Amino acid sequence: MTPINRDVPQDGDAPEDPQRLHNDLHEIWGNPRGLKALTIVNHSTLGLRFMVTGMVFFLIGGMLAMLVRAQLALPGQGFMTPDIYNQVTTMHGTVMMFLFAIPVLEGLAIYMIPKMIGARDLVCPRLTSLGYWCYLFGGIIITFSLVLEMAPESGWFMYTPLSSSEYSPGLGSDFWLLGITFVEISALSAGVELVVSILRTRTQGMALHKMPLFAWYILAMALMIVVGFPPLILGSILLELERAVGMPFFEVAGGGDPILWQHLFWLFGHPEVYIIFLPAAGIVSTLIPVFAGRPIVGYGWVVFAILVTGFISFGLWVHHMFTVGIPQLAQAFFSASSMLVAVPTAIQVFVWLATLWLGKPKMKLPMLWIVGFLVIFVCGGLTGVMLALVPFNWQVHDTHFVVAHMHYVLVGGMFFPLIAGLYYWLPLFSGRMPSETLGKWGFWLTFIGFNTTFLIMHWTGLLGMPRRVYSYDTGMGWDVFNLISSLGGFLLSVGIAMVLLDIALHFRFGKPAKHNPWNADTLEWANTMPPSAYNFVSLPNVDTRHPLWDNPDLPHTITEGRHGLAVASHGRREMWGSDPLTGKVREIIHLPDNSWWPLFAALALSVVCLSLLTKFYPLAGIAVVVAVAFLLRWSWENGAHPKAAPDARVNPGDPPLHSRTMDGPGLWAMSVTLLANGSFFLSYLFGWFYLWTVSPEWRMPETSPLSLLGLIVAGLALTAGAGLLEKLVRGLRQQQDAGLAAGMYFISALGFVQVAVTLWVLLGADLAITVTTHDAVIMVGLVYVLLHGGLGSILALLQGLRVGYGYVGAYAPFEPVVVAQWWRYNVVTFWVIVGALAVLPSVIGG
Ligand code: HEM
Ligand SMILES: [Cu+2]
Repeated sequence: MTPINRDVPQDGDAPEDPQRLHNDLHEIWGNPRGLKALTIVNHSTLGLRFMVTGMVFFLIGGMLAMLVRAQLALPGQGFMTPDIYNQVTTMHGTVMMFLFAIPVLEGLAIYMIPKMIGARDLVCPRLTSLGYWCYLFGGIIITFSLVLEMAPESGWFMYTPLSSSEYSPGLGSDFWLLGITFVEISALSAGVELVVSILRTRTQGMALHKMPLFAWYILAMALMIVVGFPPLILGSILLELERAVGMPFFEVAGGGDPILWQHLFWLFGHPEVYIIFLPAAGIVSTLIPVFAGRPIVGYGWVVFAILVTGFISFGLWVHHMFTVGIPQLAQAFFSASSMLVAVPTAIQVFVWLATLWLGKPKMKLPMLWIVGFLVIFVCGGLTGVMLALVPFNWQVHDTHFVVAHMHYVLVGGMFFPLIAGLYYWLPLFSGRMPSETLGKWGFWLTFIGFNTTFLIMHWTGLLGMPRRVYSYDTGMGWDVFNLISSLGGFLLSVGIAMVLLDIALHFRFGKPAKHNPWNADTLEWANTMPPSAYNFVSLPNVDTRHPLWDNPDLPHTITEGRHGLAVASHGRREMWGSDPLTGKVREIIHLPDNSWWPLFAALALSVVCLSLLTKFYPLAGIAVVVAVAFLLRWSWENGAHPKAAPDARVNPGDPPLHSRTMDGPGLWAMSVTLLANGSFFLSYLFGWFYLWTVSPEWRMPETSPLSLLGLIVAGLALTAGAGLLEKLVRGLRQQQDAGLAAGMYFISALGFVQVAVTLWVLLGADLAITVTTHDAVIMVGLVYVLLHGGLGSILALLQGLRVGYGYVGAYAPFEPVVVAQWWRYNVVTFWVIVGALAVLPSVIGG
């Protein structure tokens, strides 16, 4: 008998008619068909869309790789011109990293996480949809450049000055910079909502230390996305400004420094490697215990390793830059930290081996891929430690040795676990089993093909063959090796094609799977196969790490509606919001339903992207306004305010609706967004101080061009507004909302004063933004505070209106708290900007 949770009141231990409950829930959650399918926000549908789209980009990236291997198969080949070759390699790396690896893993997380933690959807469903559309449109824009023969050609990390308008005239780099920034909206959306969902929507009783390991891995990945992507976004904006407007951030003559780009890129780029590896390792840590038939050895150690990996990986970006002339001490530090990161990885490898050793492993198809992963990834890790040694690094830098290392880590560490995971979860997606024979052929061809292609590149690299060079002369001793490597590449393609064929065919011809076919322990297998749109009819109380092993009856009692929230009577999408640590239920969350707004907003944003690309600035301006209008319109109807849920009946003792609380998921989403924003801001400050102290031609004027008085007036207006907002929030906490609307309008007015005065300071400063880097950087900082102040004012204004409409008040206080968080952030960043850009230079002097 399942323990029915007594903490949270039930509407009855079991509904009289479970089938009716199913139908009602389906009515509320089900996906529309036809054109309306574009409005779907459900995480299962969108997760699958992410994965399928990602696999299509994988095929494109794979075809580009085959073109490269065809060109390098023999010496002196001219089948691609150097120009086209550069485009093809750049696009191979770009597509694989940005359009395949990250989105596919995100898609898997988007699909899996709610099912694993016992939730009905992710906490910001419309954000999932926005993320998907930005990914799709951005990806199409980027790959379309290939068709136009205008693809980026300065390598997937876009080093300046190669990528500057002087050395890369055409539109190639612009496609990359604008397209990738657009796609990153999707990564950030997924990052924010995965963090909040994992922390705040686990089912009742699932304390943090009872959470499946996969959720820990995704939590770390999502946090790393949130902190790691903003430096790249900043760098891309700066480089695009340099190319389009001529603001000299990286150009030495004006006072810039190309090395700043490398820092910003690798501040993102190294964590990126772990952003890809962690979820893949999460798949491994999920599958190994299931196939070994025992719990993982050392859950705590794995969690520790995940957190340490996430932390250290932000401290080693410089190991990509050992050859640029970094001070010796810094080299030693980054070399040591690079070797250190092998420790948490080794912990995980030992945990996996120990779990296999102590269990009775069953060599099913998914396990084959896990073993392939272990072999390849450990080799890649070893060459990684070799590369962390500075003298060795100097020797093989920019040779095919690095290409080999990279693919051992990326293909071994990401692609193999991904396929293992796909095979493992296929029955859940489709209710059918894949074919073992075809699958085994696919595995062995891929494994042998992979090693033939890449093992050999270690040799060509040591023999001095440079990477990214379109051709080579005969007689360098590289000929035979390259031929073998290319043949291996084609073997690899056949293997991968077989795997994809197997997966595609199984949807039609696969044998029906029995429920929970691998005898897994985690909650996603308590779903029907394939799962319903709402995942769980009732939300169980889970206080064990292995719910299905400890209670094999759980799938039935869930379906019979014997657990929490087995009601459909409100007619809205409901699930638990719970305590981040203990998993105790804190509120009932009302999720928004399907909507056109995310699609419309993404379309407007792609118009922004395309018009910037074609330098059609008036259109870009209009599109920005339209996009913001769509987003605000979307935010207007969002939220479970009393008018949208007038009949939300809460029985005495039930947890409150989230709109009636002061720290609901909205506040958490805002806080995580601000974490990303803060990372962007810190990257900017890093840039400012870096250029100031290191850049060779940096020129600082005697006195700051900014009016300190003006800035202080603006800052005081902002601070007063934020202070007043705090006071209103304190009132709401005591259920007082007298003067709320008027207060909001006044706060908004103060915000506009800040914007107006800052603008006046900016215009009065007479900055020569295309001449000196100093002025260009100042301009960016002031525009940053202007945009933030402007948005803060608009949000306060809307709050005033919403109070008038009866959406916000003492009975529904959750929105002002979210806006207050934004204002707090603005106050801090504003004064830091004043200090760093205006006060400090006068005190220290240029
Ligand atoms: C599927 C089989 C693959 C093959 C045959 C292949 C082949 C290659 C080759 C030959 C290069 C070197 C180009 C040059 O230096 O001129 C290269 C570069 C690269 N590959 Fe792959 N690749 C494959 C899969 C992947 C995957 C799955 C990823 C990432 C998840 C990836 C990421 C990269 C990156 C980032 C580069 C850029 C290296 C650079 O900038 O020099 N590749 N690939
Ligand atoms: Cu790195």
